[in-house]
Amino acid sequence: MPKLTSLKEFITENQKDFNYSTSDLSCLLRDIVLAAKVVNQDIQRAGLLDHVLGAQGVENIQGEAQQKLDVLADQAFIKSFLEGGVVCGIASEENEDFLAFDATSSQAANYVVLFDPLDGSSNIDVNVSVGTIFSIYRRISPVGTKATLEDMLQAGNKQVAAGYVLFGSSTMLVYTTGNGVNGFTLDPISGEFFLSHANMQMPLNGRLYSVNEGNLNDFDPQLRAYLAYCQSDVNQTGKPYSGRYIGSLVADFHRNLIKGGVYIYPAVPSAPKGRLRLLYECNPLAFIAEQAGGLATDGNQRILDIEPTELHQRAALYIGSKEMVEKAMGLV
Ligand code: AFP
Repeated sequence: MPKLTSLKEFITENQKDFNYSTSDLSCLLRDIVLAAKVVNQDIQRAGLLDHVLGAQGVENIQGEAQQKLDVLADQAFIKSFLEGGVVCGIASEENEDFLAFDATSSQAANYVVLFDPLDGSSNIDVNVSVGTIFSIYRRISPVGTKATLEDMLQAGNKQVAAGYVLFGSSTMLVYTTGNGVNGFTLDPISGEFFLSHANMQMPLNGRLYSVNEGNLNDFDPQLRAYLAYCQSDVNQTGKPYSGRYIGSLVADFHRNLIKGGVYIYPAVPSAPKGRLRLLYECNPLAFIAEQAGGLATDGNQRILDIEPTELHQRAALYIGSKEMVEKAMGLV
């Protein structure tokens, strides 16, 4: 068996490619990996632990029923970033406001992290893949002070790194620092992440479409026409595409990244600005999609160019294989 490259070795070997200090990147990824391992253990034993499975009994800021694991994952990541000392503040999908860390060491840090601790958490009770999505920015506020809202409200094109940890049939970390996308698989025996998917490229086209078709009657004519095209034999494959919708964006995205496909969540009357969160879901996945040769738009403009005005802003999302996104937007 050839020698595997660990995440740590990969970062060290590729340090010349990073647009910021390797030690900061190592520390940040170390913090993410640490928390991910805690969450992974909880997920693996979810059905056995009372404090893990099921609803928390309250709604989050999005008005959605919070799962116990949403809260556990949120706490695990916050603790890890707080103790790691390279992050001056965070914003999480689960919390109304952002958090500016008080410690002097944190205030001396250069980065903020925005994250969705557990995307697809309503799938946990039925043992379906879920994931953590994260987005890293250089702070705007002066080093040595507390993080500000301005640090959090940066356009996606300012991200210095983004990624996700997918808790699927295996646990994977996929990330980019703006120089391609690489995927690492957790070896449960050694507890280490190893490079398993080097330089990931999203196929230009595919034959999978992911959309909640229960909302079909609310879609605009252009999108309905695109879906009819997907379901017809006049598309480029000569036969209907396959519909694949897990209901965990991170898992749907990961599959389409590898196999080629498009994921669409448009604005609908029940979610007039779209359902997905710009800062915690759309921006990080858009960065990864573009880095892998794919495309991400809100149906009109590039996701990464949207200037956010609020922490929990929603957006419509068309993301995936470049030619499929263009076709869905009516560009070709
Ligand atoms: P949860 O994290 O609350 O399960 O939401 C998941 C999600 O944001 C995204 O991962 C899914 O693709 C999308 O919602 C599913 O939404 P619908 O149930 O409206 O299709």
